[in-house]
Amino acid sequence: MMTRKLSIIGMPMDLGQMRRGVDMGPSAIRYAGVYERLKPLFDAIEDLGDIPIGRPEVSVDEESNLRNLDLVAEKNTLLAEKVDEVIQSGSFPLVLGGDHSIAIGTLAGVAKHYKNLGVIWYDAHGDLNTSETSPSGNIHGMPLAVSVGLGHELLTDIGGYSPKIRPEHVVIIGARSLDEGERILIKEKGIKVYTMHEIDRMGMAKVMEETIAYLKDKTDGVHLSLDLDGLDPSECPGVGTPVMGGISYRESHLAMEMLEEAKLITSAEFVEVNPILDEKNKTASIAVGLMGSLFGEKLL
Ligand code: B3U
Ligand code: MN
Ligand code: MN
Repeated sequence: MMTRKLSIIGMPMDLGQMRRGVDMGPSAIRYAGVYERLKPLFDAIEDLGDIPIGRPEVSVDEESNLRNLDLVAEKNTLLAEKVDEVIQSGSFPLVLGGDHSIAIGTLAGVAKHYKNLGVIWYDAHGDLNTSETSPSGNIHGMPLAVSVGLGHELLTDIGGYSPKIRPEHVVIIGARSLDEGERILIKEKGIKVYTMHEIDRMGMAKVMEETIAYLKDKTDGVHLSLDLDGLDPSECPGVGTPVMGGISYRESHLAMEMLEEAKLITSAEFVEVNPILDEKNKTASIAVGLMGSLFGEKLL
């Protein structure tokens, strides 16, 4: 049997949006006991600490209207290099966010190792905006677009190649707040989306069965990008842009357990945990519990 190794990387990034505090996400997740919880599930585990973000001056790029464009690109380049190293060393990369702009770096580091990388985007939002369609200029609303090759070059070209993934290898789960430009892109590119409507109607078990069947044969690796705002804010209040009517705690555990059974996931990130907006570190604790299910913790 191959040894199973996990490498935890913290990405304390808050430059992809405007609410401070999400930079403390990795600390909150560590405080919630991520290392101790996952240790028994692997042959080896290491915490590589945080990618250095510092306290840079923030600004808006005048030409593109993108907030902190240069910094987001620079810091994501560092993350991409670290993720790349971890995969080269034969370990599973688990990235702790940070706002969702960090998926740009994670995917830049992951996708070069696969011919056909699949992505499960667990989120209330589509994160498919570009500078033309974005209502906010916040890069955390753009990482999925960037990864399919759409957006500012400074972002799409991280890692020296673009696109990272193909739209037909993406499944969005939990969407309930999509901007007009994102809806158009989803239809144009044929991106598979299970909105809350489908989750209510079909149930999470069926949604996951279909997602796994959809990705299994055409991909050689699948990245899970889990935004905690995909869950309902009554259960996960510690997120910057909560949207009512989300995925439940139980449905989320079921989703993780089914991914584990399918042995589909080859890299993962958990993002948008903001301890300042949280209640007693509840959202970080839920994130750690979901990681437990994803990596094989059993109820019995
Ligand atoms: N779609 C909006 C809001 C948003 C996206 N991602 C989050 N919020 N977390 C935007 O600004 O692009
Ligand atoms: Mn997101
Ligand atoms: Mn979101």
